[in-house]
Amino acid sequence: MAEEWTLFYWAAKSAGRAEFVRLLFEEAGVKYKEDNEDTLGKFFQGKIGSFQLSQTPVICRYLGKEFGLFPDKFEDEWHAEQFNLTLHDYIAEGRNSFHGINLIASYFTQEEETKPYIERFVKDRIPRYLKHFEQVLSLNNNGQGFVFGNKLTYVDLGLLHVLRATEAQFPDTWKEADYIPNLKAFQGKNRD
Ligand SMILES: N[C@@H](CCC(=O)N[C@@H](CS)C(=O)NCC(=O)O)C(=O)O
Repeated sequence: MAEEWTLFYWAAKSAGRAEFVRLLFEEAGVKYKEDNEDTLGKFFQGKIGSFQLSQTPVICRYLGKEFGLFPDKFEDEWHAEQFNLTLHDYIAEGRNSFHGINLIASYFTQEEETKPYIERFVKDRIPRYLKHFEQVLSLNNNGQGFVFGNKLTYVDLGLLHVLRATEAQFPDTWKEADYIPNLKAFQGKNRD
């Protein structure tokens, strides 16, 4: 029997960073299992046989290439990687704003104190990142297609996840954002 991937993540029910990787497995139709117990001391990891990999953006690039969800052109390959890292910077900043006082303590131990960090993220950082994502998407096929080239790649799935996370976490901000028409259409059309 072919070896199966294992995705290690601290939370089974939360989208979080694991969702980037789940979407790749789902899109490629590749079976995987999740291990949400054995994560002590591991940030995040994917494993097949004795091959293990951590760092979510690296896992995404690796699986994208492995599953053919990868740009065809050399320049697109590197622009996609640039975009991949920006998506993950955005997620990291968002996550850190909910842990403004203590990065590794639960949000619920710092709910009050972390409010200014979240407010700053909403006011300054979300628009800055979303405008950038809109600009990059709009450079290809007038923003009507994929982020790079003419096929779905790992960064389209990454973008989809961060947009869904933004809408879920900050519904009012998402609704009021009238400066990202192409992103909204992109997210809508990929809803299922
Ligand atoms: N750059 C890493 C960041 C991993 C990370 O920060 N994970 C979060 C949970 S999603 C965490 O709590 N890490 C533990 C820590 O920072 O001590 C990645 O993208 O995989």
